[in-house]
Amino acid sequence: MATVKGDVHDIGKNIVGVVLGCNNYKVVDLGVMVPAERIIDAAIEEGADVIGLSGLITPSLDEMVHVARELERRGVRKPLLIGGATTSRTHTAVKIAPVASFPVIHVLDASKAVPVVGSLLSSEGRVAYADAVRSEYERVRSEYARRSDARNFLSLDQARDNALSVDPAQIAPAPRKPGVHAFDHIDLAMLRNYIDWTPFFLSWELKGRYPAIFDDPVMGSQAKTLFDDATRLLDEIVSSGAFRARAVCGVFPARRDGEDDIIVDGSTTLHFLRQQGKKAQGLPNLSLADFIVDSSGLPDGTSDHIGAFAVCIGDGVDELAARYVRDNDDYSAILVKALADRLAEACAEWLHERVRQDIWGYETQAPSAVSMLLDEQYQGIRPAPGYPACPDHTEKPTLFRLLDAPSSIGISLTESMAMVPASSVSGWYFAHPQATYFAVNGILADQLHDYAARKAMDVADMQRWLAPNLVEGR
Ligand code: B12
Repeated sequence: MATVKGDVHDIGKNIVGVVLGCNNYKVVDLGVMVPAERIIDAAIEEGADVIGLSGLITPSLDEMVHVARELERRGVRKPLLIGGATTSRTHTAVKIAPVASFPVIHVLDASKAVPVVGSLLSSEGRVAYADAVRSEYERVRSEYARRSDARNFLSLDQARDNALSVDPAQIAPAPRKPGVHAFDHIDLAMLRNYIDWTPFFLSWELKGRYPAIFDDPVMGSQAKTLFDDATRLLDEIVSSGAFRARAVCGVFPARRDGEDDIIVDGSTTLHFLRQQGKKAQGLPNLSLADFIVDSSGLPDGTSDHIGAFAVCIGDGVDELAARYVRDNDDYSAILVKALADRLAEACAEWLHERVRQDIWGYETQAPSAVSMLLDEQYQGIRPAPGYPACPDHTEKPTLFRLLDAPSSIGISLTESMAMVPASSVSGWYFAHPQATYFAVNGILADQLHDYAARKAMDVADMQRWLAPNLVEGR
């Protein structure tokens, strides 16, 4: 098993490894950022019966297709399991399975891994199982082709005609503290108050909201044990200062340029994508650029603004996790990484509040209770490149340049635009009261070409980065 080249996350893969190990399978874990060649060499050397790939962000999907092709080319025709937050049955069926003559199977979560591997290796049932998956994926492909019908979409021009016009009178004021602000060794004891625990339980397939999950008749006691273990470990991390939390942010003058671009500080252009799916009467086809007004709508001398941020929990996470692995305590090693992720999200929540209250300073009421913050009950949004409203990961280098993130807080990008350290979040701040989260979803070839031209990127290259959003063949 391996997390593919360019991707850094391994919590899901590690959980699967532990679960398979507990079921008497020998798991050879190659770690993260593993190139296809190494995965295939190891599979041959170890005589693997099954190969597993994991990935968190969309660029990894393409890398998985590459691994499948390479397995085929080198004649290593063993069943291939596909897993990780960014993967799906549809992508596996539509993009990966067709390049392989061996079974390729999407595995939704750790609990499914054992029965799937069991079926693939059973001497009586394996042929029937592979055939059943093959015909199921055939159905998924037809369903996908039906959904991708261009009749469900507007042309880019039509979508732009249905853009949202926000009220220029309601733009946020200029920031109280302009410029870039970096924070180091952020107090972990303070940050833990901003942790949203609900996704933490989800990582362990315990689906329920915190703290009500403790009263659940089926999961309650397991959730409580997990929570007690996590808080004990977090106490240690906080008191020993084992993790280093860093953040950087800035609020810059910004104006809308054309339909879907934003010019920041007069010189940096940000590019956004627009929804092209047909909408119900009265609903706009959104682009994040809609939330910034162009200067023509504003009195002379004033401008709209956009914020940018990056946070990371680094220095100490991998070291502490490795210490637990050496002690054969995989459970605690996974907990360490899951806590680092929770703290990264908590840090993003804390920073956003600080920006609204102080640095930008447009929020005039006192800070809300943390539970209200986690329910996003405040004005403004913080979409992150890769999230559904701005699915293009290649905007991250621009974001990082604006913040000088590599030198100010030590975050770097892999060739797939994953951030290192792994527990990192970066994104934009939009403050307009009409700014909301949305999903761009499918885009047509007209937008692909327009977007590639705006970014001065090769269309084929852009096509690869936007592959998960492209409406097939159009
Ligand atoms: C928590 C979270 C984070 C955490 C860390 C995630 C992590 N440790 O994996 C933090 C806050 C750091 C984070 C950051 C980012 N995230 Co995030 N994040 C999530 C979230 C909410 C949950 C992911 C998670 O931890 N799930 C729990 C773990 C245990 O599940 P898992 O990894 O999927 O693994 C399970 C299965 O997939 C399977 N499995 C996994 N691997 C394998 C392998 C094999 C062989 C098998 C059989 C099975 C298997 O079994 C596992 C156990 O059940 C998802 C949304 C979602 N609901 O999935 C977005 C999501 C993964 N994030 C996303 C994005 C974009 C990002 C950022 C790029 C955003 C940004 N600009 O800051 C960064 C990237 C970080 C980086 N280093 O580059 C996108 C990725 C898709 C995309 N468009 O690229 C998602 C899907 C959100 C979305 N809808 O867009 N994120």
